[in-house]
Order: sequence, then C-alpha cells, then structure tokens
Amino acid sequence: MTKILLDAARGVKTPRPPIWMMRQAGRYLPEYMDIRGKMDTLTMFRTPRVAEEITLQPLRRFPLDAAIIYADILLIPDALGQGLSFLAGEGPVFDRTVRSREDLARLRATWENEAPQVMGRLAHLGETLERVKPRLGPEQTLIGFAGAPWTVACYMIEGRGTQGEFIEARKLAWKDPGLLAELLDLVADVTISYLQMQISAGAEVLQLFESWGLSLSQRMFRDLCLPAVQKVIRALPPEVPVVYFVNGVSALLGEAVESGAEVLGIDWRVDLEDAIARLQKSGVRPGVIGTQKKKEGITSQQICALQGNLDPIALHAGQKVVLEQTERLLYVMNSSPFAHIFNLGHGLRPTTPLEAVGWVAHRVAGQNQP
Ligand code: 1CP
Repeated sequence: MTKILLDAARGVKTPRPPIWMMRQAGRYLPEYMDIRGKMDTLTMFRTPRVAEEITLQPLRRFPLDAAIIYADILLIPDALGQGLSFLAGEGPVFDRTVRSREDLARLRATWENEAPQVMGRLAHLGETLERVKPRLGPEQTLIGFAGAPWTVACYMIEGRGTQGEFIEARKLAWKDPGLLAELLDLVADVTISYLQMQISAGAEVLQLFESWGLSLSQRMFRDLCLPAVQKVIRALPPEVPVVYFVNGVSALLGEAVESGAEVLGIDWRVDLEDAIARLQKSGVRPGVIGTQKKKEGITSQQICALQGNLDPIALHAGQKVVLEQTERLLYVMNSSPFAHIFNLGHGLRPTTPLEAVGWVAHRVAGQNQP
C-alpha cells in the first residue's frame, strides 16, 4: 500500500492530491473540547496517551491522508526554560523574554550545558509519535512539525502572541540584527535535534510553520530568517520531505524556494495558479526526491510539491461555496506540472463548522459522504 501523501511530498504526481488540514486536531472538534474541559493545555501536550487520542480524533471523522502530531511550536522555548503557560482568553504567555545579550547567553548556556535535559523535556512527543504510528492506516502518513526559527523567536522575544504585530521582535531586527541572528541560529540548533527526534520516533514528513513570515520585509527575511531555516532543512536526512509553510509567501516566494524545502506551503492570499506561474517563470522545476536535493545544496531550483491553499474562512460560507472552491483548486492541481497536497491556506479556526471539513475531505478523497 503506498502512502499517497508521502509520494506527493516526494514529487510524485498522484492520481488525486492527498489531503490533510493545518490545525486539524483542535478546538473545532467537540471531542477535543471535552478533553480540554478536563485538563489544562500543557498537560494535554505532555501526556502521550492524551496527545495520541487528540491526534487521531480528526482521522476518525474525516478521510484524511495524514495525521499531524498534537504538539505546539512553543514547546521548544518552554523546554529551554522560558516558562510557558496558556492563560484562558489570552493564549500563550512566557515568564521570561529574550531581548538582550544576557538573555541570549542564558539560553545558550542552557543548550550547551544541558541539551540532554532540554531534549528530555520534549521526550513526550517522541512517545506520542510512537503511539500514533501503529494506529494509522497503511496508506496514512505521520507528520511531525516545528515552528520555523523566526516564528518561534517572535514569541520568545515578545513573551506572548501579538496577533502578528511582534513589534519587539521587529525592533530587535533593526536595533541588533547580530543578536537576532544568533538567537535564530540557536533556535535552529534546538529545532534540528527536536525534528531528528521526531524522525526517529516515526515522523515521515516534517512541516516548518513560518506563521509570522508576513511580519518581516523581504530583505530582512532573506538576511536574517532564511539562513536559520536553511540550516535546519540541510541538517535533516534527504529522504524525509520538509514542507515550509510561509504565511505571507506571496511576497517571499523566491526566498521560500531557496529554503531548500521539498514542499512549499502556500497561504490563502495567493491564487494557486498564480503561484505556479510565478515559480515556472523564475525557472523553478518540478523535482522528485531522490535527486538528493538537500545534499546538492539549496541552490537547486526544484520544488517537489506545493501544499494549500483553501481559505479557512471560506469553510464558513456554506456548502455551495465550499464545494466550488474545492473543485477550483482540484482543477488547478490537476493541470499543474507540480505534485500537490490539498490543504488549507492557514489553520482551521475553532469556529469552523464540522460539516464543511467533511465536504472538502470527502470530495478530495473521492468518497461519498456517509
Ligand atoms: O485548546 C487550546 O486552547 C489550545 C489551542 C492550541 C492547539 C490546538 C494551541 C495553543 N496549540 C495547538 C496545537 C497545535 N499548534 C498544532 C497541532 C494540531 C494540528 O495542527 O492539528 C500545531 C501544528 C500548532 C502550531 C502552532 N502553534 C502555530 C503555527 C500554526 C499557525 O496556526 O500559524 C502557532 C503560531 C502556534 C502558537 C499557538 N499555540 C497555541 C495558540 C493559541 C497559538 C497562537 C498564539 C497566537 O495567537 O499568536
């Protein structure tokens, strides 16, 4: 039995695009909210039995081709000692921020002297992956993930989510780009160990979330953010495809290609056909993994697949709109030279109607709805 999502991520044109949805495990599911009513969020992440259950919940309802492990991009800074909590109504908050040379030196010392302890604090994730893997169907793929260094650093610098503003992080990029570059490099190092651990525990595809790509200029993205992403991707084994999802990719398409990722995640702001045309125009060719792209280095102008990009808000607009938009994307993917993974153009919202997720998943998977 072949894994259709793994095939597509490696650049094979599949009979239909595989489908999963960013944030498919989470708050739009009543069975998730049942668990959440009984324990705090960090405990949910850290308890493999619970994280396994939440990872599998969307697969029981919808014909999805992959499971994404229930974890969070903020577990790395927490493991480095920044003290994460999730406050009701406020989202994630850290006890400490990273804004000075002293703050950075403290973090670096933690990683240099206590890396095994840091990784030990993340070991629950490996256990969750090991529990989930045998529960998947033979055709389903297991996706691991991390935040991309800049996106994780935004939270470390601010100490909280800021709905995309991240003024302190951007100030630091102007005031002390050297300090920011060192912080990103350190986050890259921890992320490499974290993703290697996920591969050892069974992850078959990895996604890097650059949720706050929108909050840097193109030049800063290229100078500061990209080297850390390239470092992560180059350190990973070539047979494990990496999806680099950049929210705001329209302004950063060339940079995203240079990341070296096999798969580009396209956000909902771009017309997929336009992204394809722009890639082709700039000489980017469809590649197939096995061409040893990572080993050859990141100058290779090849992309194995594109992932995306249905607007998650469209899922609130009723069956007619949802199915029309799904058809439109399937048509574009079908006539594209690249392999495609069907996904949303950003994560599912807690307000998403369950039936809309079902309409999309059944249509793409070619199954009738029960
Ligand atoms: O129940 C709750 O209140 C917790 C909500 C929640 C969930 C379900 C958080 C807190 N994290 C997660 C899981 C999660 N986070 C997953 C796995 C589930 C899945 O995708 O199916 C993933 C991949 C993430 C990744 C993540 N966390 C991102 C990148 C994706 C994106 O949406 O851009 C980001 C930015 C975060 C930070 C974070 N964690 C949680 C929240 C509420 C936030 C956003 C904070 C903010 O407003 O900036």
